[in-house]
Amino acid sequence: MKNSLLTLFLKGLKKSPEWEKYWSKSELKKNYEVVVIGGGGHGLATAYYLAKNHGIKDIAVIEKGYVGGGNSGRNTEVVRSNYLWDDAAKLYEFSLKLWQDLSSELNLNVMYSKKGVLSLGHSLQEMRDISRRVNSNMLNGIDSELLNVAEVKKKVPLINDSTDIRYPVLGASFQPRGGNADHDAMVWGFARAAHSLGVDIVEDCEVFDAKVDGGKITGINTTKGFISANKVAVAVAGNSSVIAQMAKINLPIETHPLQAWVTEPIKPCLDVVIMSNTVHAYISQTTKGELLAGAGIDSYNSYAQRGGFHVLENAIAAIVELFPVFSRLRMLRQWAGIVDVSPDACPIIGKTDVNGLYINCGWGTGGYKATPGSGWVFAHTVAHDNPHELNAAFSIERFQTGRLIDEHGAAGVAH
Ligand code: FAD
Ligand code: PYC
Repeated sequence: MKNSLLTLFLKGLKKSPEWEKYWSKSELKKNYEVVVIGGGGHGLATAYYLAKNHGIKDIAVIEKGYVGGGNSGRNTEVVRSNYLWDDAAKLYEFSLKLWQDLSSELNLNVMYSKKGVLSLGHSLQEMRDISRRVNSNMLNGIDSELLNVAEVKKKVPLINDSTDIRYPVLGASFQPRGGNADHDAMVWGFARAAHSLGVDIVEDCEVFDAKVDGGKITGINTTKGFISANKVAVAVAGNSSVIAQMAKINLPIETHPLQAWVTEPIKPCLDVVIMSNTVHAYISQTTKGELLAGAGIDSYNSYAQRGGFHVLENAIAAIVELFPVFSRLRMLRQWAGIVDVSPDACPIIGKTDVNGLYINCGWGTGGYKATPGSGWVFAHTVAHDNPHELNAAFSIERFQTGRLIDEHGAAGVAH
């Protein structure tokens, strides 16, 4: 056939101009005002807000692999703000509000879908904890509802509401503004927006040492040479303790693999995110139709970006018990990231004992939803050498004073 669809398509491709690059390759300078280590969402958002909110433009983001190649591109895209304690609820809520306008802020559709997030309860005590969290959310002006099992079934007709299963569903919390947002779009959007404000984005460049003189950081050693900097901001998720050790700082962090997977795509059948702390599994449906699911952390410590089969097997067994009809689906892909878990399941965002060195870590299994808010408050902290009011409570000192913010219940599903 002379003009088959394929020929027309190929002709069209040839004619179309080069796709515009989101950011160009930056030449590494020898000196910067601020170096951000980590080209994930948190590092890029920090660089963006440093430039936009604080007028600091002499910035490099140093990434050992490719932008978004860490947890930012590996997570399951759940966004929500239904945390128990005021400090955490305010920080995550601030972030959820930024998600709301992020597409226009970055001029890129981050596909924030308010499909709602359900957290299931399977025991009387879990329902009490859920109810307490719903009440606390409402006191903080955060949308949150308590549902009984019939109301859950109405929202999720495919769910198994039998009382005769290992973990029967007794009810759930529901956050209507929770949902999903596209992680690649968010990362690329922040990278492009930061670069357009003058930020250098340097990929394939690994930091392997830090230089500290008289209690002040003066620069970092990288595979592309030494870079001196007045301030260094660290946002490297699963590698936080490795970088902190370079400045002789011990973090109260444990590092674990966290895995997720998708099935083959099917017709739309699930229009909310379902999470269950008790069975350590959660599931949602992507816009492509795949079922996107995940497990709790692999309980051993590891820096390997891969998960154990036994964890995957348990989580799938739990999901199939909740949704027997999904047992016939085939899995397409499985992957893992490395997460940095703190003792109270809350992040550490603040100054360190080394002058000019700032750390943003400990988001564990739940930092994706916080990316814009985290970047905003971390940028403030770096620019002013003092925390923003929203991250003041998240300093590393809380592990000495005992003023912990225990969010294991809200972070639960994957912790
Ligand atoms: P990253 O995106 O990991 O970025 C850190 C970057 O630092 C990496 O790109 C890495 O290459 C770079 N780096 C490390 N060491 C060096 C070095 N020496 N030199 C230079 N660069 C270095 N959170 C949610 O809120 N909702 C979810 O649904 C959710 N699901 C998840 C599912 C999975 C499977 C995983 C793994 C995580 C999930 N999370 C979720 C957690 C969330 O992904 C993370 O908390 C968040 O993405 C962390 O972002 P980041 O920018 O700090 O880290
Ligand atoms: O923090 O909401 C979350 C989450 C869901 C899956 C992994 N983390």
